[in-house]
Amino acid sequence: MSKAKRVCVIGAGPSGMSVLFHFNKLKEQGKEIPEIVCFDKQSDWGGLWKYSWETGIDQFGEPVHGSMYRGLWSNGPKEALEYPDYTFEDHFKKAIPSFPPRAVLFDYLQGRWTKGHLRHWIRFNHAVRQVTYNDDTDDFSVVVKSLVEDKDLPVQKFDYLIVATGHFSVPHVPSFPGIEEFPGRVMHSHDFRNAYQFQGQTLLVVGSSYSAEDIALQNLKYGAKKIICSYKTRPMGFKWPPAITERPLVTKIVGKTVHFKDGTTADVDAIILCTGYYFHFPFLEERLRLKARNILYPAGMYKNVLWTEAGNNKFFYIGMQDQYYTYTMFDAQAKWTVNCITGELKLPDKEAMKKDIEKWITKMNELKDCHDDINFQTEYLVDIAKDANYGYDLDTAQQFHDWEHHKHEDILTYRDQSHASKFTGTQSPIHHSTFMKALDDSMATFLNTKR
Ligand code: FAD
Ligand code: NA0
Repeated sequence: MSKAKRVCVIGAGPSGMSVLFHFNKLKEQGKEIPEIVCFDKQSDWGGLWKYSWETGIDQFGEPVHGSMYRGLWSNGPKEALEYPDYTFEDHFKKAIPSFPPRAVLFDYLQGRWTKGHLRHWIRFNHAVRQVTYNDDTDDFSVVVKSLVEDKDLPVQKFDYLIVATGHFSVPHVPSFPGIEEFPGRVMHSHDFRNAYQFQGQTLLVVGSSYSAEDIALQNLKYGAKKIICSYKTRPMGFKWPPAITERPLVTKIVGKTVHFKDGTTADVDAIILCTGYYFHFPFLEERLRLKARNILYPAGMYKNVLWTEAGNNKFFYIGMQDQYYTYTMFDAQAKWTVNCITGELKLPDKEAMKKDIEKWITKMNELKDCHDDINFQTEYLVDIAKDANYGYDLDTAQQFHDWEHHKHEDILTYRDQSHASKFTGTQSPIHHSTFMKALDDSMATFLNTKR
């Protein structure tokens, strides 16, 4: 392929970094690769894993990307997100427990990234403002703002565009009658950073997915008195401890009193809306824009990666689906994309791609529960990894099924369980403190493990 080809990657989180990783790997093998430029509006790599205490608008007037909170621990077993070519044992030089805190996972990610020569490709503090596809020249025009200089750079041209900007940063914020008169704190989970501030309080958590589940647990762990979770469609249904209860949706709020659909009421001190996120790509021209909800297979994406609606086969999204698998799925998607760009992977015709997308969407629409979802995403991952000639079997479905069973047995202790690594065979050690008791979750304390 011609050296003159230029690839733009937007986002240096786990998805974008996997793209850089695989291009770098080809380079190390002596293969010719295109010119690569990665833009990230944050000051360092890591995406959501680069913890930010900030909320709202940052020093450059940009919306803060971070949605992670201080006390976050992996919600899935690390054995289900482990890179086969860089295991946790490779990184930490010993086996560690299955559910690491945020900082430990970030350290692991950075270990793989610093093994390659990747950083020089990234322009930090650069926000992509506008991307348009030029039909006449079959390339993309990209407008980027240098945040530090506070100026738009001259338009840059690229042959391929990869969007890896994540989809858990722009909060979906429903309203409820009377909420504007509520005297306490109201926030979205995007702005939740630590639970200490809610010690001794009664909280209303709206939502019934991962954020609601984990933010309820966080608050219990750090000393909230009572947490009421309010669901729209169905309750989470875990065997909650007495301090956490579930009720149907809020109908109105009068002063401190919340009214629920079942006619009950409760007085609360604060409200946390765990109501999900919008897919938001304001920097993309309309025909390039993925419009989706947080589902396992959004429409218009061949192999859940190539955006087919623009018809140019040069525009890709990484990591844009609901996620059981994370790092390994982004990695397989990245390798697939890299192979597509280098020409190693040949795309079928438009009709065949359309049929393939329809096949996955039909299957998705028949899924009945979380175990079906896990099997679906496993099948998808195995499929794209095979297509990408990934070289490892990434199927960790059993880990996820076990994890779901543990959660339903006891939501307070599932993170105290041990899983085995598919790639090293090692059964993880049990952590020295249980999750609910481990208030110091610094890396140093966490790694001081005993068998
Ligand atoms: P992100 O990590 O979101 O990174 C996207 C990057 O794009 C950011 O660096 C951002 O600055 C950049 N960007 C965005 N817009 C622009 C722009 N216009 N110009 C330039 N740069 C831009 N996954 C797990 O595996 N385990 C967990 O325990 C876990 N916990 C989570 C907890 C929370 C609260 C959330 C919200 C998600 C969690 N996830 C977890 C899932 C998470 O989505 C993935 O782990 C991962 O961060 C996704 O990587 P990404 O690179 O696709 O997106
Ligand atoms: P998330 O939970 O932030 O996880 C994102 C939720 O919002 C659904 O329960 C939905 O209910 C509810 N909702 C939407 N509109 C509502 C309304 N008007 N009233 C009441 N409820 C409403 O978001 P989603 O999209 O899963 O759920 C939206 C990601 O963050 C997860 O994929 C996960 O990977 C990650 N995460 C991880 C962790 C940890 O690792 C913690 C938090 C989040 P309904 O009834 O419409 O389904 C520890």
